[in-house]
Amino acid sequence: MKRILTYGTFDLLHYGHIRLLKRAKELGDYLIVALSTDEFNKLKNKKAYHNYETRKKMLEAIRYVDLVIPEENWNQKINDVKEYHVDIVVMGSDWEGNEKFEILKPYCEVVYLKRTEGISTTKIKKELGLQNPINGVDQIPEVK
Ligand code: C2G
Repeated sequence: MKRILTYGTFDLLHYGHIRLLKRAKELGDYLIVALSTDEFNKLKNKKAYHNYETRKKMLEAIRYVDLVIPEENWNQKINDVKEYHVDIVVMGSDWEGNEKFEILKPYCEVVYLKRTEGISTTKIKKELGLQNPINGVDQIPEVK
């Protein structure tokens, strides 16, 4: 039983997240997602649209996800790997080479999967936000 662990906020769930989770699961048999709590998101300077409980429920509904645990701080990863007997930690390539994950290499395999281009929670928020009409005028940026 190969056990996989990944971390993230997973706000406004989109196909970039789903593709990451699908490919992570394909590397083993059991996928654990350590989901950033609302308090930890503050440390990450992220304000999630959905709160932790909602983001947790959405992740639990995904066929690739077997368990969701809270990510409460930057320093829990080594303990998570030991406590959950993790074989591989998987992250998107935007984290490639980051010390927060490189330090896990003595304890488990660390795999970075190519980030899905063209989609992000920030992009969704920005574009939806711009579509709120101001004085009745849609603020959609003209296509250059
Ligand atoms: N992701 C991706 N493609 C995208 C967007 C995100 O592959 N277009 C991946 C990210 O690389 C990450 C995961 O999906 O592995 C979750 O993305 P976020 O919720 O943005 O995670 P992040 O805020 O980077 O949290 O301790 C680590 C942090 O908690 C990671």
